[in-house]
Amino acid sequence: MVSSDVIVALATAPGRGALGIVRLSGAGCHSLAMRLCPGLREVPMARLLTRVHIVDPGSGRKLDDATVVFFNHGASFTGEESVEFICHGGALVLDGVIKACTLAGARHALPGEFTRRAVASGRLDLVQAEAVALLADASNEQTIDVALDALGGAQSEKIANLRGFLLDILANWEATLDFIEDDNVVVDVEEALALLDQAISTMEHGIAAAQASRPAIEGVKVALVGAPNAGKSSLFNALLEQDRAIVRPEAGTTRDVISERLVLSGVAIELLDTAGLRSADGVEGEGVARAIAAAQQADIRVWVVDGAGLAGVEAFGGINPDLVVYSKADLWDRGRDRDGDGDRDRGRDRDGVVCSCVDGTGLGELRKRLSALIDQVTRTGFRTDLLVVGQRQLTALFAALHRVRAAKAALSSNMPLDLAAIDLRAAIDHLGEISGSSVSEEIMDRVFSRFCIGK
Ligand SMILES: Nc1nc2c(ncn2[C@@H]2O[C@H](COP(=O)(O)OP(=O)(O)OP(=O)(O)O)[C@@H](O)[C@H]2O)c(=O)[nH]1
Ligand SMILES: [Mg+2]
Repeated sequence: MVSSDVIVALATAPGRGALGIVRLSGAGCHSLAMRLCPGLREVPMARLLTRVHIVDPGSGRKLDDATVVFFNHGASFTGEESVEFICHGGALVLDGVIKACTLAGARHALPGEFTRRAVASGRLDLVQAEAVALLADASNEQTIDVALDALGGAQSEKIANLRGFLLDILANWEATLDFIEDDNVVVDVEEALALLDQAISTMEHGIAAAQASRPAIEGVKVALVGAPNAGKSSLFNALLEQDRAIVRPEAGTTRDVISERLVLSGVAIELLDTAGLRSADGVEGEGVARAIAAAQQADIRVWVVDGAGLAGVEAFGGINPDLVVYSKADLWDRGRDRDGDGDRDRGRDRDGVVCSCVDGTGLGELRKRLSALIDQVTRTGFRTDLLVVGQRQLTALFAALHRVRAAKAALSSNMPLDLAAIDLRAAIDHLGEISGSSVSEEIMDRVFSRFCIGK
């Protein structure tokens, strides 16, 4: 990607607002902005708020009475020459200013392109760039704490320390390799193994902390699972308050895992509807396999039982439910079997929630119970001393750990030292992927495609 052209984007949320910021970055954007501000005789002092009349450079029509800030190369968010117009927040006004910028030679920025340029110019590393996105998506205070910590460089420093630690070990090995002709190891194996163990322990702690904190940071996954026809899709729709999943009287209706975002007591969660669990083959069998996988990956599993027929009470697929819901309460014969023998009113016996999607019974109670479980999941596991955040960083850390373990195995089984060194070098590269010092353009594309435009 050419990073010298001037890019422009709205940096604030689109729509009506008190103020809207139009951001420009790239060499030459100062003179480009000057063409929109004929009232300015020279580029104002950097970082100083200056009042201007923004004018269409083509027609000369006045677009807004606004303020502007110029940033010099090396002293802006992107590290490039930048300009920020702080305009009145009308959608049409902002649209006009952006159009005028493109008319003067800027092009529309791609998602995350400002942050990507900040990485390219060394203002931020990839961990800090991802923290910018994390901050924008944060749905709770814990995530804000983590993101601000990472943005400040705390996490990058830990990764750099770990990488430096492994580099020191490797440098020692390579010095040894340079001096020996034969493959007989001359390094102190005991000492080398102890150092590798130290690195392995740091990585394992990092992985455990990232996994335990994931629900709080990325949102809790709640899967609705159970026997076919239990009423899972009906419950899914009822919780979402929209007719999202297909509901049919026939068993085996849902096949794919359906996912929707839902806000429960102010916390954003991902709710999953799954195929009914039973022995099946073909398309339905594939659906069942996906349902089991979704249940295993979920943070909370809600087991839905057809409370009217009490079919599907038994767990299937080794799933351990966190909450049981007895559905179709409106169909129960509540007058019968209240003697505690666990038949008709079994839901109450087993600490489950009794629900009906037809008359709304128990839905409030279900929301309350889910909120309590979500609170538990996000709070108990949450750790602030994070080494990595997010799936991309976690995958790279896993890969690094795998290679350090391989290096250790090679060393302890008396394999030639240069074989262990290959693994150690690969581990160092994987750690480099985390901060972006050794990362492919493809990974960069993937990271920044998730950003919004103007970020
Ligand atoms: N009376 C009543 N009927 C319900 C309730 N919930 C679901 N049903 C009915 O039960 C049948 C199955 O409902 P679904 O929500 O499709 O069940 P499911 O568990 O998603 O089924 P599969 O996708 O096949 O596994 C449909 O005919 C629904 O209308 C309820 O609370 N009360
Ligand atoms: Mg269904």
